Amino acid sequence: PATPPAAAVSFRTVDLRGRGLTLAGLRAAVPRAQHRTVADAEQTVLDIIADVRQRGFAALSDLAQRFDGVDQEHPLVPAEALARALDELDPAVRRALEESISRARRFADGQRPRNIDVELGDGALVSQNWVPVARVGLYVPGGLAVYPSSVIMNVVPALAAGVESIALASPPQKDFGGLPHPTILAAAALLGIDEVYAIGGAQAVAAFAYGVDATDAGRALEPVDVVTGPGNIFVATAKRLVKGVVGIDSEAGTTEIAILADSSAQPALVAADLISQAEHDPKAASVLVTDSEELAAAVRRELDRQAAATKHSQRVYEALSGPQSGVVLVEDLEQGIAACDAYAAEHLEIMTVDAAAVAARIRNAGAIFVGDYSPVSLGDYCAGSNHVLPTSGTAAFSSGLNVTTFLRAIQVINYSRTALQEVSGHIVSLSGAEDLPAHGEAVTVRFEQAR
Ligand code: HSO
Ligand code: ZN
Repeated sequence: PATPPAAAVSFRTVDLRGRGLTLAGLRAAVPRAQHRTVADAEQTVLDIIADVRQRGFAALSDLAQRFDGVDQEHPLVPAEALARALDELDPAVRRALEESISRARRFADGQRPRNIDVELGDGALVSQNWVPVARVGLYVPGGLAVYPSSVIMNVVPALAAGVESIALASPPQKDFGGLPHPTILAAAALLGIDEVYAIGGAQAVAAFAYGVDATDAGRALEPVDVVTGPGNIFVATAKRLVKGVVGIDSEAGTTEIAILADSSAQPALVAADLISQAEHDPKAASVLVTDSEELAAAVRRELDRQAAATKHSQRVYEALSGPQSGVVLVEDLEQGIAACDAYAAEHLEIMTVDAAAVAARIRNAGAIFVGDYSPVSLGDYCAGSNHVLPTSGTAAFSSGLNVTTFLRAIQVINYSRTALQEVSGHIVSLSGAEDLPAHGEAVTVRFEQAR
């Protein structure tokens, strides 16, 4: 482990007390990471997408050489490699993945929305049917971040939605014979996914979006309808560029935790949870919102103590000391809730008196963790909930990954002759008002003909 710096964590304070802030003021005041710019990556990614579209597997092979340092004829991972990875998986990790899958499955099954039929008049039937997309491509990052848990979080809701074809891509690893990380392969195998590619970054997103034709090197990679999964700036840029050709999940940014706590909270737990997400990345955001100066002081002492002792303390120090992290001091619970809504955290923990009632009043959050025994780590691995959640304030308008990410609501209209006749006058009126008379004629023609 890296030697921690002698200095204490410099966890900044934002004091909102007595400032009577508007929503715009609150949004500007809460700690926030600098938005990464996609402009720098855009040209590189456009070139990669064009190359993959033009040269297919030959381009993928060149890119694997260039970015991952591996020689590759065809990126499809052989079935034996998947089976071997599962065989060699640590039994305790296997049991943990199985429990995680089982809980995620039960929750995802419960999320499936019901189809509806509404009769709007005699013989005037309108229905809404939820229909899964045919095929999805899931990207799993490699390198520093090896998250078999993310394989579960992406695959399980797609399976629960009824998606018939699921492909997975993860960067080829030099240390593992040019295949993705074995734990990723094992998680895929455990979920019954047999179409796994050793393709990294933007090229994986391009291959999923446009497909790759079969060549002498091997079988085709068929295009998908939806691409999901986190990734670095190149992956995020690629997803943004192919959006519209395919659907994408939200652009998942660096992880965030906010904790709304009052004087009843336990400082050691608050600090441990702030540190748990800071461990992901030096740019991770850990924010404490409280009306208690005593709690804030006690949490600072705990952060110093615990950050020095943890394995990735260098990363944790950096994340906690960055401008994206700190304590937000509020007047009372009301202002605390307003600050949390303005921040719209990816993960929001509530550690207050009557935490469930406070949680019910929160409007903006990717996921809410209620009370002392629901830490974010639980949600990361084993709660049953999903850990792919909206970041950087996007929780104000978007949701975490769930079954509906992979479904479309198709509306079905089925009117009888009399039901149409009943509204035909209205259609003619509106078509006249919009100067689109052929719209009205398409209705009246049905009643002019002899029957
Ligand atoms: N907290 C991360 C997910 C994760 N944590 C994966 C551990 N492994 C973003 O929600
Ligand atoms: Zn995490």
